[in-house]
Amino acid sequence: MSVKTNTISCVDAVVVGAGFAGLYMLHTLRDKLKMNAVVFEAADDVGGTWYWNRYPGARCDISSYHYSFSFSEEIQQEWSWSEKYAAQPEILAYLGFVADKLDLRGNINFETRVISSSFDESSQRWTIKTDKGHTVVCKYYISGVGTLSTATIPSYEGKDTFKGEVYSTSTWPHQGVDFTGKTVGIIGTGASAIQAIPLIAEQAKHLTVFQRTANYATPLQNGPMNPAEATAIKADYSRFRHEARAALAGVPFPNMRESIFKDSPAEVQQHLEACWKEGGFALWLGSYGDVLFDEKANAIVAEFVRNKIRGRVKDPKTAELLCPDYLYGTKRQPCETNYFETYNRDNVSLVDIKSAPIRKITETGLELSNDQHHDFDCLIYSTGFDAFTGPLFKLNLTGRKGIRLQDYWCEGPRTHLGLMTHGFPNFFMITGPQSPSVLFNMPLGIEQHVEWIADVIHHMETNDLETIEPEKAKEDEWREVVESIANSTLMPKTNTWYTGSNIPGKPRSFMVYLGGGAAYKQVCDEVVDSEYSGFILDNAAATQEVAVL
Ligand code: N01
Repeated sequence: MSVKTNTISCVDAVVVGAGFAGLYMLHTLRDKLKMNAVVFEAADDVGGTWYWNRYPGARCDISSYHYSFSFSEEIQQEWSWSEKYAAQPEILAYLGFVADKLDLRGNINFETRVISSSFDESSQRWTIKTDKGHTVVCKYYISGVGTLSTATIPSYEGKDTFKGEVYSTSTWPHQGVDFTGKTVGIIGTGASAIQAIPLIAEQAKHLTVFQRTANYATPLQNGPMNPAEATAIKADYSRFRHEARAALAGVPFPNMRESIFKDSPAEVQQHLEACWKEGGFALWLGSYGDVLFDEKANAIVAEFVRNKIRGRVKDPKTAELLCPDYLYGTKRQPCETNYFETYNRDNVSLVDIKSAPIRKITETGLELSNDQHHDFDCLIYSTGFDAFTGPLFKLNLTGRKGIRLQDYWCEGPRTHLGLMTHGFPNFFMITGPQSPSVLFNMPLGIEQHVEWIADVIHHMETNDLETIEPEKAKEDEWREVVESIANSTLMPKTNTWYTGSNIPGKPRSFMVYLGGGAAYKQVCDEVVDSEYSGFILDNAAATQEVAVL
């Protein structure tokens, strides 16, 4: 159902977001649990991250067939991917196809942003308000807002004075941008910019890239989907998915070797070369088991990538500037197509803003701390996201005793399993902080979360329960689990959005469970089998009718 504005509606469940997470959650609530559910979505269509991130070159970097839903055999069989790694328009079309196939659009309120979410202890219900004047009261409240949906743009002095065109990779215009004949500046060299830069360079009169940190980008090795391979996957989807779920990051890398030190130097080079040719995340997650654990192993792969960069970029000074010096793979490894060759073009220049940071944005471009001026017609920000917590805080959640989520999480996220937080009963986070989320196959991780939430709701309804929330002590235990696994790796040694350190003032904590999807699922399943050990389940009837806050 869709709900009316300026009146109070009561439903079983409200879901926020109509990306992978929101779509499957809605289908599960409505069609499997037979519940009354509504979705609020800020965009005018489904797609989530794939609706907004339309910059040139945007595509997935695990293979298309892995990057898709597994819950419906019909959908799996009907949809075919045209490329090994699908581009944004094709993924968006896929999510539109899923929404149509399951007839989901009628339950989604588009162009509607949630502005507040409050739990009322006396009625034990959530009240959700939107910018369109909806007030909806519900028992279950589920976030499908994603982890990377709140973009951040640095607050440079003079930011609003620039007179040219301003773009952000995370909210790219639907009609595209024609840079022909224009000079362009882009700030940021993360995964988004690394996909966009080669294509913008092909069009622009001149492109200036402002780089603070060079990245270990490796080739995606994209190409048309091999029809025989697609047929084989479709013929044996259950094995394909089973192997994916069993793999640490939700994508199998069968050629992974245990330790770089068990091979001779020549064998190491040969194996790294094979991973390089395989493409995608093969070098990062599928080369040697000790690369993300042992600094000496890591240094070998880091130097391998730097040598590749030196071999591809003609100007030695530019090549050195493009060579990263942090621990390989401790930032999310970007995948690229012709990224490094782009710097061999006459119309592209690279500017180091680590040694001379941006001092201010001006009417015509920007000024660096060394007094250098750079002028351009168009300025693109590709400066990342307030990951994990940013999108949740935008829901303005208030739990028991009027506590705001921002305040409860003032020292970093507190969750059990990354799914729920104490004091915010019946509120669920799909791919929340401290779950495997961004370091697991996203569609499969989302399915596991949605199905776990559905199990909880089914348990609640069949046992006449009113609320569920984790015990506070369990959150401390879970944080310890997440942090100790992370600390056994090299990952927390680098400042990244995994730790929140890309946002000034954000408390630092490792926000991804790195134990792998299978181990994580086992922990979640044990909770269900134990009838929700570690959670407080309450069957106390409401002391009062719904009071709209
Ligand atoms: O963002 P980022 P992104 N002054 O945070 C720079 C996913 N993704 O949008 O590294 C100057 O990686 C910052 O510099 P530094 C993927 O998970 C997936 O590119 O902080 N520069 C960096 O260069 C990815 O990891 C796909 O020194 C500033 C850049 O901006 C995640 O999204 C494709 C700055 C931000 O890079 C985020 O990627 C694309 C400042 N004040 C993205 N602030 C797929 O293929 C920031 N920067 C599925």
